[in-house]
Amino acid sequence: MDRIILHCDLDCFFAAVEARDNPEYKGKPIIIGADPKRGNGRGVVSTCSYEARKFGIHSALPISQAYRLCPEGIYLKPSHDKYITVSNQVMSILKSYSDKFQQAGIDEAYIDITESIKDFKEGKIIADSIRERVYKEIGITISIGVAPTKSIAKIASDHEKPNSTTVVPPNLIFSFLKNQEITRIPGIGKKSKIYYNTHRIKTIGDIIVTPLEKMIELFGKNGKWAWNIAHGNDNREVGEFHGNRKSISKERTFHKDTNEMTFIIPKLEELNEKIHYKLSKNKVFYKTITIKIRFEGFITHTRSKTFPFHIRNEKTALKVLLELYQEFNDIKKKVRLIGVRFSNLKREIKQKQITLFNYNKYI
Ligand code: TTP
Ligand code: MG
Repeated sequence: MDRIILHCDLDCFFAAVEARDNPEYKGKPIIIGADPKRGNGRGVVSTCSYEARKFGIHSALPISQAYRLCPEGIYLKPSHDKYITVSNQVMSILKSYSDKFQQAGIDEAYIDITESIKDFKEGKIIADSIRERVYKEIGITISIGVAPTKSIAKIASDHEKPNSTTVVPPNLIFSFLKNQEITRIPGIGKKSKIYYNTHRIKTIGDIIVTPLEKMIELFGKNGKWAWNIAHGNDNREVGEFHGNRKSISKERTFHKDTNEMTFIIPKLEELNEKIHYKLSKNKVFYKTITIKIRFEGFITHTRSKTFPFHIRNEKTALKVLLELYQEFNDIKKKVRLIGVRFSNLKREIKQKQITLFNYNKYI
């Protein structure tokens, strides 16, 4: 059965909060970011109102350039604490619509409402009522995409910003995606765009008509991912690390059973690194580390270590994994499979927001 997923994203978030709190700025070009110092300021634009976007201003533009484009604009420094408070208020409204909820940034979240509604028509009704509620209770606008996958819902929420609902039911996926720029696909940024363009791939439609093998040949893993997104193949769940997710694990079977440490240790390092990348991206911490080893003859053993507190540290984890591995020294059999598991998970949402702000401070 098709899922019905909402992606909700606040419109020009920081600027919208400032316009709400200073009604005299409403309808004007508001630019949030570093001090422009009459065109000599350093630093960048965090975001700006839609009126300012008409001048060509956008997030990450050097503030000096923004000033040149629109000297009459209203330039404000960000009030991070205030934005966190507003973000939390919005998130608690969004959360109330489903247990399958995932905050994906300071001003965006996914909600899977498949279980509470009948069809995409009802999806639109819910999305519109969420938008109304956020505006009434918080005083700022939000745009929502309604679609069967996370990636399409995200593209849809951005489609007719600000203050709109865009619904993409399964039968309209291709017609919706085909004219979208390839950078709408998460994972295709400015740099990959240039590379894709040199192979005459500009729109998602161009990806749709390219065979998967060709995409892999030209763009590797990124090409495979993009091809799948373009075909509506994205079964990522809402709330990968929320709700019921208790652990994350990865394992590999060796092509040939081995007791070569030069094969086993790098594999362990690779699994550990991959999981830490995912954990770090999702701001997830763990208490328990487990190693799993299957020897020839399918005899499987596990060993675990639990810390008294939550951590997320790739080096420490590797040290623990190697120590746990030592416990199998007496078994003289060859290794068929090796796996690692991190459990007792906890997600730190605040951390994510602070990281975003720090990032803004330093770019
Ligand atoms: P976005 O949702 O990307 O942007 P936005 O809400 O301002 O505009 P849109 O209507 O297009 O969604 O980011 C949310 C907030 O995060 C934004 O208001 C400010 C902050 N931010 C930065 O500080 N620097 C950046 O480069 C970006 C992209 C966002
Ligand atoms: Mg936004």
